[in-house]
Amino acid sequence: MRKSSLRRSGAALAAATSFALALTACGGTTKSDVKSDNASAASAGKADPNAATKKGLTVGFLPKQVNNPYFTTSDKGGEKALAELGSKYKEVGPSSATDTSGQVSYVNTLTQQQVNAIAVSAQDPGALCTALKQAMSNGIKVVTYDSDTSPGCRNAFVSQASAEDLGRTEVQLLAEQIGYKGEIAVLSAAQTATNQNTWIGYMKDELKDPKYKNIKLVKIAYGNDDAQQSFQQTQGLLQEHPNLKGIISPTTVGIKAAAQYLSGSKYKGKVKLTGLGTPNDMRKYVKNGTVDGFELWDPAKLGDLAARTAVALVSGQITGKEGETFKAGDTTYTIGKDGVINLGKPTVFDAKNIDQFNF
Ligand code: RAM
Repeated sequence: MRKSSLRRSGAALAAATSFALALTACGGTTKSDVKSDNASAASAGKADPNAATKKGLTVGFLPKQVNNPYFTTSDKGGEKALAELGSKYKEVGPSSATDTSGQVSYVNTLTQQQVNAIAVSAQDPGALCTALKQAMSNGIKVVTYDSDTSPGCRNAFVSQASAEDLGRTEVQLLAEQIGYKGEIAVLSAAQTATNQNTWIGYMKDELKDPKYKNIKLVKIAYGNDDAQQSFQQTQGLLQEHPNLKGIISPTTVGIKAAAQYLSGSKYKGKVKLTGLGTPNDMRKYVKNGTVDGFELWDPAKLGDLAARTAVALVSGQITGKEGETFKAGDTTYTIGKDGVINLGKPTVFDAKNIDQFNF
């Protein structure tokens, strides 16, 4: 008994030591590496747009949540792109969208495994920063995709679309659906999610326009990207606010659960629902009159661009500085302010076009 527990603690110590060694293997954090979280962490040196694309790299994808079909699709896009580029893909991640300490552990594991790059969708803007900075100081390139960290904690952010456009257009869609009048609510994902919080910020700003003077945002609820919690939060919103006219759910998990609740209730077709959903999840709710229209980008294309950005960073074709350009597939992307790369414009789906999309 004693012997085995001693052996176990010996093994734990050895593991901890080799982990610490791995973390400092490529040089510890120097003062100049430590930038404020607000300034983008573009890599040092100059980009060489003509540098050869490196092969045989390993890029670790770390989504907010592994059992979310949205991330299954996005990360498959990353896997496919990496195979095309002659590099390797791996995916690790928590099963809950509110497990920030789980995400931190996965960053540390990927650092220990000395992957060449990490592509991460952050559950929280700050929680991963220490771990990601440690990864970067070990020479690992860090790309956030879908949900950013503070800019100083990654080299570049691959954004699904302009965050401002997404926030404003969701309000515009709902306002039209409810005739510019009535109480509305937001059903979000995790309370700390960078992407949802940024979009909600733009929604609130959009609502300041006098044309929305008869619309009142009464509540922001959080379903934590969990189907059951999102369903219950929808039910709660309608109980608390019997005059509710519309809900915006900027999460694929939330909008699906809200649609499911509404379609089986007396509110079907009366309380409007829009936000960000996948056509495959939402098709039946559009067809049965629960939902008029909603939007999204192609998640597989987001994963594809995250993978290609990671490889371009490792290859030295870009460093993450504003104004740098690189080719991803057939498209040339330009890095914007704070190291942000925009995938493109989202698509609005409704009864007329939804059958043309399969994701
Ligand atoms: C959920 C996640 C993800 C978000 C989409 C719209 O799957 O919260 O981060 O981008 O919805």
